[in-house]
Amino acid sequence: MPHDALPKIKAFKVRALRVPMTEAHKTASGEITESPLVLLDILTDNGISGHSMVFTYTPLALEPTAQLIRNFEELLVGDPLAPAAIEQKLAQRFRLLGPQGLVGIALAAIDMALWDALARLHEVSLLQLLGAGERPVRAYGAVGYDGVDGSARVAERWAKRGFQGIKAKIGYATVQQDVAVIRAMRAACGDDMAIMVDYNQSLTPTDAIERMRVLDEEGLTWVEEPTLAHDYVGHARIASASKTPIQCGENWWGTLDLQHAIAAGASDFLMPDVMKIGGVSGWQRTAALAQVHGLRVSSHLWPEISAQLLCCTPTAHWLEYADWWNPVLAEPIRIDNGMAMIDGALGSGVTWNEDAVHKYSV
Ligand code: SMN
Ligand code: MG
Repeated sequence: MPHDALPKIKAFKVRALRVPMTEAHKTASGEITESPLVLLDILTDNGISGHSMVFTYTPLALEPTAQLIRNFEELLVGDPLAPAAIEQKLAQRFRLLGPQGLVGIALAAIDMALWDALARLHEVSLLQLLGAGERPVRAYGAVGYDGVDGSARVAERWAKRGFQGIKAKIGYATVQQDVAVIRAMRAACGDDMAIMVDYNQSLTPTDAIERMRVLDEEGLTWVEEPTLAHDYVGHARIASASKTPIQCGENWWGTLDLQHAIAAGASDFLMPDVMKIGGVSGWQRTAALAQVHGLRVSSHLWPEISAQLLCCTPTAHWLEYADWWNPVLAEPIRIDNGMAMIDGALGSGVTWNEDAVHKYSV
């Protein structure tokens, strides 16, 4: 298709939603009780629309993020549907302010919606557009900061659904309590279950190293974010003192954070968040860097688009499964015996359940 025959961006439709959660997501660093989401539709002049959603963690950031995304519309109306070209144009435009925080979220929303529209234009899935092959993707389920009995109960629920991995929030007052939670889940799910744990940045590097000496005996698949996400040196100290792999990435903003973390040896595995890492464009660079360095890549939230991106990632590891946003999706990703099934989705597989969107709009 000649460049000037590409559809042109016509308009943005931006909606802010507060979606309640059936169970609060408790971590050692605070609790999430609802999902503040911004839904973006980018409309083109040939009738194709691309869809994406972004998560602002706190409702305090919801309206500002929605408004910021709306403000981008005037920069892009009339541009051809060329996501990589638009990524470069916006990176240049926002160099002085910087691409992190709410700007990063807005840029990722736009990037994901544009790639979705481009795949829909070609009537293929996102992974097909990127030249990959579809396959079932191994997923793990989340266990909250729910104590010994609560964690074991939720872990068993995932096992009964056929999940081969679970990830629990820990960071209790003592490492003995952390171990008690891990052992209760192990007893509930058996030795074949992959068990990951997540400290959500709650320890100092020195405390983490102390706890890792104990956790190293528990056969964990990984220990996530033991200390502050951007303390690459601290994470590197912890990683080199531990036998268990350290996992980080959900809080890294873009390819440069990723590069700095890799250079520091901060993490044995990588788990970028498709929003914070810069959308589909940022993910593609992550997959390339991870391949070069031989680092396994797992995803953070966004199971629909992340499952497809993991199919495009040579060192793909685990998909983080979360059903929090299922209510607003027309077709949430299907899980079959713990595997995420892409089922020949169109684009990134994201379309709206308009009744639910209406219900939760603010
Ligand atoms: C997490 C924390 C906060 C919001 C969503 C997810 C978590 C994870 O660290 O790894 O899933
Ligand atoms: Mg985490």
